[in-house]
Amino acid sequence: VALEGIELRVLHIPLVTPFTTSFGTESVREVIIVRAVTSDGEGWGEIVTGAEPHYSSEYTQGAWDVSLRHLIPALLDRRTLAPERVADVLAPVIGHRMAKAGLELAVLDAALRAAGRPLGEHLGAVRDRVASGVSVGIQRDPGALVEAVGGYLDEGYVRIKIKIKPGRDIAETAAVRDAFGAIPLQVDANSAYTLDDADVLAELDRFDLLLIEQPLQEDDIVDHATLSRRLRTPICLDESITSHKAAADALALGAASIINIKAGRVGGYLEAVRIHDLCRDAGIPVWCGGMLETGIGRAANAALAALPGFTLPGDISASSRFYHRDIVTEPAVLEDGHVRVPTGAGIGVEIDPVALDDFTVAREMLHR
Ligand code: OSB
Ligand code: MG
Repeated sequence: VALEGIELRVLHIPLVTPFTTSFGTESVREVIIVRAVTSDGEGWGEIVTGAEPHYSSEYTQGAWDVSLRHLIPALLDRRTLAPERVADVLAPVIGHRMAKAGLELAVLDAALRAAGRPLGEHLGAVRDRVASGVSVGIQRDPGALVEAVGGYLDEGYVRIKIKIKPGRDIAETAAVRDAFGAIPLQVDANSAYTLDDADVLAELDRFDLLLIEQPLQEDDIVDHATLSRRLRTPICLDESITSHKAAADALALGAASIINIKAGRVGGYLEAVRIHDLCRDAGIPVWCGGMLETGIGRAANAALAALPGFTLPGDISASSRFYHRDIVTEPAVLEDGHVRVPTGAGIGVEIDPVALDDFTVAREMLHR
């Protein structure tokens, strides 16, 4: 595409209910939306950083600064730019993968819209809808958790993931198992434990979980391998998988038997496909994680999750799981436990300009 400019906006979107993980509680989603303006039209992307650097080292103001100061100028320096080249052009900047992913998606969307080609088709999708799981935050007590999970099961979600942290793990998992029997159930610790907690984590084995997600810290690859030999429950990595290389290393060391793929965390949808391919060749199941995406990232995630190696339900819930109002005109809905893969060109959803403006708290545009 011939890039003419890139606009960033910070949005504040209220959540339908506060979302609590081992690293904190959010009641408003702060997110950065990217608009790429080209000679052939626009493209949209989403930078999935949160307001604070608690899930990863990236956060809104850091992504905003590096994008405006380094990444966007590097992109605008090129007269024309193929989406496949974005990662190379941005490679001199170390890290900042979420910022890079959001920028790449906007360029990719612009190119695909101009070509009339859907993102799913471009990435290699083989399904027209994807199984929808839901991520349930830490609640006041196990009773409140059972109530929340019951509501999501009634809506039709086909897999439940509950957030855990030390002291809020065994009793909550037991309560959900007791209340709902053999539902597909998994837990996510968001790095809240250490190897010293191996005995507690081994207690989870009796609940026949699909997996335990990221029990230890981002760089604890060897410790995850050690832990995996102590547990019957499969270990799935999220935070640790920052790239194709990180995934290959984790698999080589036996640190994970399942991988959660998030395009933002790994630097883009194209890198996400490469990790999918690696895992598929290695016989490692993958699933598509989420970062409370708006309709932009949610549409792109559905396209990614439609690839053949995504054999476990992802955190791709309906927009209404998090938001009363989205910034796209046709937000993702739950149909028989599934979310449809958009078929329109690019990410396949249209932006609602009024909603976008209503949620915008900052904006900046750089031109060529
Ligand atoms: O660890 O998967 C995670 C949300 C924000 C940051 C990290 C995580 C999550 C979720 C929610 O679990 C996933 C979703 O978008 O549904
Ligand atoms: Mg996770």
